[in-house]
Amino acid sequence: MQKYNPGEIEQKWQNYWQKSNFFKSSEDKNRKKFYCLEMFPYPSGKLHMGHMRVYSIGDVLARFLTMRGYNVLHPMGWDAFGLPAENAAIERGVHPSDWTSSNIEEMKKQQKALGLSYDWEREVTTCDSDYYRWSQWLFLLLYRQGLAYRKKASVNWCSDCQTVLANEQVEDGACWRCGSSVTDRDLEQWFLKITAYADRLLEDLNLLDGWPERVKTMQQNWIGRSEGTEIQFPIRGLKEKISVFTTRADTVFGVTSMILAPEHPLVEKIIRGSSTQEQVRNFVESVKGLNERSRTTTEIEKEGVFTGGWAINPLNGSEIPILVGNYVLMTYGTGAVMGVPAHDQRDFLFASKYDLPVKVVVLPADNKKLTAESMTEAFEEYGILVNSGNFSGMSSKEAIQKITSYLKDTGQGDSQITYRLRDWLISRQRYWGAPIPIIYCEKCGVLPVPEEQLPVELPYDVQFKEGGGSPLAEHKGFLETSCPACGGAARRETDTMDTFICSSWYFLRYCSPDYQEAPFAGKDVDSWMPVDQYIGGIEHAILHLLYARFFTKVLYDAGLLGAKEPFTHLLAQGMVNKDGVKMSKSKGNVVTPDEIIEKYGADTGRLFILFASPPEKALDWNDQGVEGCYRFLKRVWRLVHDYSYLFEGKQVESSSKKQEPLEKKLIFAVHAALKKVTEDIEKRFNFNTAISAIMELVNSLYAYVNEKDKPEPSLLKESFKQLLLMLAPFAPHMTEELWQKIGEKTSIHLMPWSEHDPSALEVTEVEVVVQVNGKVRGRINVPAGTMAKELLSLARQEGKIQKYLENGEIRKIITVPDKLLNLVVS
Ligand code: ANZ
Ligand code: ZN
Repeated sequence: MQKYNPGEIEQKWQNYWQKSNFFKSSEDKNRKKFYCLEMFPYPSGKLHMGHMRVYSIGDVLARFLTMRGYNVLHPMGWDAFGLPAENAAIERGVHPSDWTSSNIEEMKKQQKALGLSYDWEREVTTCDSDYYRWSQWLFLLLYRQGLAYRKKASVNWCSDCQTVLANEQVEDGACWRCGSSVTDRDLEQWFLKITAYADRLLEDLNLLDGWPERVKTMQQNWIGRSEGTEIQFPIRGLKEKISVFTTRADTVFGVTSMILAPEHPLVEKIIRGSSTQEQVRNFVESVKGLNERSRTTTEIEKEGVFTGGWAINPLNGSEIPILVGNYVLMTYGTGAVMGVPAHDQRDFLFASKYDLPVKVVVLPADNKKLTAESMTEAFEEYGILVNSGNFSGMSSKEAIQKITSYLKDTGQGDSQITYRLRDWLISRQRYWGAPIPIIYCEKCGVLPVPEEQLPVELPYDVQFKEGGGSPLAEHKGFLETSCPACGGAARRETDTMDTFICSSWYFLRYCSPDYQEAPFAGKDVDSWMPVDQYIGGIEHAILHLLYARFFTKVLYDAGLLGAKEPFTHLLAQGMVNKDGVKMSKSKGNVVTPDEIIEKYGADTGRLFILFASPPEKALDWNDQGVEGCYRFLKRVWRLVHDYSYLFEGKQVESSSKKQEPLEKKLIFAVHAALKKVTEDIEKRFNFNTAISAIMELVNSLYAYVNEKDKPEPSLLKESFKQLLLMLAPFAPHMTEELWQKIGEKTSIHLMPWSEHDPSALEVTEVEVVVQVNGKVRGRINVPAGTMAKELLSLARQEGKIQKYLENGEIRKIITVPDKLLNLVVS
């Protein structure tokens, strides 16, 4: 027998698939389309087990659905811009472009070695000018729609490195490179107006039945829609008013301070001429230096300072001190809050520190006594209003409504909706990204690069600087250009786009990878979109998915795309652990796809990864488990090789003669497996239990050939076929090889999946007579086709028969299937 040699077989079939362009996909009106997509990787160097896991999941699905008759689109590409390439350039002197291409080459080789069924003709690479040209085109589309704008914004600034840092480069408020503390600094930056889509991004989550609830909740929280009231508080001696956003208008009679964000534009006006000026300015400066994120953490001590100004409560006319506080953010609501110490814990802590009065205006519904003096923390729940003028006695809910209408009627406020979502800051002071296609002219101002001048190409010959900062700003050939309006000397924008822009539309480019007129052709996206199944890591559950949804909606509104949502089903695959902790270099517990392929072959690796755990759960890597899968594949190999001589070279026809019990039993096993495997994959993505069912079928096949003197060739061949077909998506190389071995000519990957036959699963019961030493000792009811071993164990459980077997040894077992069990005992 030929030994199972995965290295050889896998290479052979991979070459064949490659040469014949086997997985090329094209439009086909006769079959339903299925767009199966795994998140494209960042080309960091080598594939890790996390990659191998997503790709294995996607590949099994793509292959399975192809067999189920779908016209499957299954592409792959590279999210190729980003910081690590630039760091490699600074640290090792390799050009980001060269570093990236060589990584792509390596990782693609690994993907091919896994036998993944990608249509490589559709490959996209975001750092190719042929791709980023269209990222720039899309930026210009957003710009024309008024969805891209420029404004001063605070960025993370490291003063030692003299550079802007991305959020990911700020670790605990310090620069990842030099460790010095990061401050906020104002720079002109480009933004995309994603907030204009906040409501639709929220509402359309309802269309996404195929998404995990937890991912939808994460998106919902990120958008953070909050319904409340905006209230205007007049300021003593000034004509301006302080506008606050509150979700608790019912507490307005309990306001004992107004607290402004340090950056609030009214601060300067209020302190003008007051003796507190100096103190307030110092405070403002000290808070401004802090990172916004650290200001919102709960641990930070709430601090503030009195401005010397007073506001007037529009409901009862009482005068309240205006303070500046570090816990109020300029970027949320209106940048000002009404302080209600009795009913807001942050205000309570703030008030305790600065001796501001606490005024109870909401009592618990069970009317427990609640006094300012006895309070140790704020009472934040809804209740019944007290000390609130005409509104006393109302429930919080009613009061919120009534107070809001009163404010509206008197022109002092209105209901208001606020979002946590901010506009998307896309400017990066970096080289390795798509240049923002904007030109600045001293005479004409800010101008978009004319479409026909795209792409704005990244120059190759740049100098990377140790301290960071974009080398584009120093590259004359890039920087200097002419104004598209007046033709005079002008300057290019030197910032590049956030790489998340490139990954917000790549799934559209796969539909028309070579199209030269636009990012994609309408007819192609309309025939392939939306993505039917998207698979990727939970770490992208917020930003990437939100941005991709945003782009999709913008393109839908522009009439360029018929889909409102990009991904109908989403699967967030679990982590790959070893010994209970995440596989990582720092833990020293990494197993690489390369070593697994080398030792066992890709088929075993794929099978193990899908067998070890359901795709959404964490997977614990386990060497015995891999060995087990390897043994299983060898067992299948041996079975087919040992028994295919029965039908090799012969024309076998399925026998029409009455099926014997052993055959019936095998047919049952085949169809039971078929049913289970189909349902497990299709309905539940339970690849692990599907594989168990295939393993059971292999046991049944072994049982059949062992018990049957002369196995039925046609049945055996048919069973082998079904076994191989079911295993084909998981172990595509070995099954292709064995498919040929059993005499099939067409590739197994072109074969349709079989439907199970329900009638084969009907179990009929038969009565088997049990004789001991020739005498009838009892009868047992068993499923038809029950074999000798099982018959015996069932007979042993039967009280009447038991006693005849207790003291003797069974010498011989004679059976007439489905009729008689005769035991010779002595
Ligand atoms: C008065 C009040 C009384 C509040 C009370 C709460 C309880 P969500 O639900 O997250 O939207 N707030 C408003 N703008 C803020 C800002 N820029 N920085 C910090 N805090 C701000 O939260 C809304 C509540 O957060 C608002 O309602 C306001 O405090 C605070 F018993 O107003 B509340
Ligand atoms: Zn000009």
